[in-house]
Amino acid sequence: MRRVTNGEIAEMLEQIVGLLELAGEDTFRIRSYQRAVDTVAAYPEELANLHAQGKLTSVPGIGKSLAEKIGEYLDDGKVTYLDELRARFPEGVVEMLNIPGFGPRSADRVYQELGITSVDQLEAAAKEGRLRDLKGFGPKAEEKVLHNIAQYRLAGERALLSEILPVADAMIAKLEATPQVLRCAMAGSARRHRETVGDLDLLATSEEPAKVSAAAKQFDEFVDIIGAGDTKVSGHLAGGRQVDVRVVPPDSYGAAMVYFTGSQQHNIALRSRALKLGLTINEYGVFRLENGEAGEKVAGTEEEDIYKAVGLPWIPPELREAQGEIEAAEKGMLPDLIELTDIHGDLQMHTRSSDGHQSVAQMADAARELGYSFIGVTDHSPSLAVAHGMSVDEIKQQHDEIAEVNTALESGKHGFSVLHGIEADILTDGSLDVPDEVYDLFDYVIGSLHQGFTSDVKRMTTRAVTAIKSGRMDFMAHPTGRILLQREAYGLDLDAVLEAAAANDVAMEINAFPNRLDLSDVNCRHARDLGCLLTINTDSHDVAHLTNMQYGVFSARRGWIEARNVINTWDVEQLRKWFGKRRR
Ligand code: DGT
Ligand code: CA
Ligand code: CA
Ligand code: ZN
Repeated sequence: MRRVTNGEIAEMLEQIVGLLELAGEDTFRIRSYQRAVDTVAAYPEELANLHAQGKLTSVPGIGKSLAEKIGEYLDDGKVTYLDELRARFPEGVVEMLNIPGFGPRSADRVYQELGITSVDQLEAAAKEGRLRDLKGFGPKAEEKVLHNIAQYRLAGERALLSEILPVADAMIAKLEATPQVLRCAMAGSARRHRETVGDLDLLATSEEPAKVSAAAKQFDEFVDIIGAGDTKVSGHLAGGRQVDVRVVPPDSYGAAMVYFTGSQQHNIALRSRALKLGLTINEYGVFRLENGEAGEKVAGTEEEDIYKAVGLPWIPPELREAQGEIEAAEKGMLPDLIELTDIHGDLQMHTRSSDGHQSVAQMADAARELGYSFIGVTDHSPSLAVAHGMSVDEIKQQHDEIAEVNTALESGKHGFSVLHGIEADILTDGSLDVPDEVYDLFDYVIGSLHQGFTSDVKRMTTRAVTAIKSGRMDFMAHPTGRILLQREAYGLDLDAVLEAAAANDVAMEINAFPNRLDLSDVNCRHARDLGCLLTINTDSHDVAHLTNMQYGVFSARRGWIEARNVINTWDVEQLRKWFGKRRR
């Protein structure tokens, strides 16, 4: 059996919460389920393991009845209670609960008062202005509903790369363990490390493809099979995402990798280049064109051979988007892309002093295990009350805490230092929320737009540019504020912001949190072209988040970024110098 994660259990409980609310059940029961959702989502141990030992009730807040439901879910993949709750409402009403920002109260209201029983009907009603007369709605709310329905549909079509990579790894491991498989790998957008993935493409080579397909069909990751032939198996994962497993002959591995890695536009460009050389490329190899048909095979086994056959060096998958990579490869001008091992430290993270989960020492220990030589601790500034922004006293205490950790580490001697930074709100007038009396305590200041948003692009831009020009800010965190599949970037003239940053030697962040990736790949490349320095940070709120660094590096690579463009590839002395010149 595939192991059910705590995240999936929390999602199941969350569905119960939504349905209980929809049913107008008593708040006491709803709250106890809501608490269970929070507990399970953050629980450090796998509930599946605890269940196997009959110890589910040892989890705080999980009583006998909840343990039974979780147990049923773990054993049978379904929960009778949840099914019964669902059966009390039309399917479409239950589905509406998945629309972001559209809670059970709204669903209940449009169902009871307008008889709306599907997302499509809700969309039509919003478009026709029929929601605005309901209590709690208005013309603005209608617009929001339409926007959120669009977001909901988009989220249905694509998944975050971070949701797909672990599944891909698990399935690759199973292919590797299949006796008839010779080589296997991930292809498609996941291999190109796109920030979201439509479906997952896997590739294997074998002399006995039918046996490999038969084995793949049985993988636990598949909840159903869409189609299975001798050379291809397609099916769905639990979340509805599709996976295509293709099996090709060993001497076609390279050609199939190029073909199925894509992007389609990159493939088209390669093929037209091949034609000019009297060659044709398909997923089996590169062939000489003889009387308009594929003749002698000149390459197929290795990706390098495919590119070589058309007179090019191998092109890293992240660049294969038909954005000038073929021209650059031709001229020997491909960028020397940054790698995870180039990163020497992480410059944005939170501790218990604001909304993080651990202490400075714990973050430092975890970062040392990743092989870093420094971190910067950057809790929230006073005005960000929702995230427990620090008071002046707390800032002073944190300064002492960091000094102690550095002393304990004999900073420098063991090659590890903790810097003291702050994630300061950029206030509405463009000033930074760092109290004067503690300003000198910080090694560096990050500026963030967190609140007081307006739709006035000019005002938002002026606010960011003022902060950049203030000489008090070292880099800007998650510059556009977008949340993948959920929230668009706030209106900001990014060109103006990037130009100001370049002119004032202020860096721009690539926030590596997998649902942010902000700056995006496209914006990274733009920033680089404008001469901006970058910094890739995890914005960790927990030691477990520190490994998200890879996602930021993926985006940077897709943005043609080299190590020399990124300040946290420097050593701590160089960084201190760079921060320091702003402080004199
Ligand atoms: P996705 O799944 O939407 O995130 O994006 P991809 O790039 O993984 O696209 P997908 O899964 O449809 O196909 C995987 C690769 O296979 C794609 O990147 C290029 C190749 N491919 C698929 N269909 C075609 C096609 O009609 N023509 C060409 N030249 N290549 C194709
Ligand atoms: Ca795909
Ligand atoms: Ca596919
Ligand atoms: Zn933040």
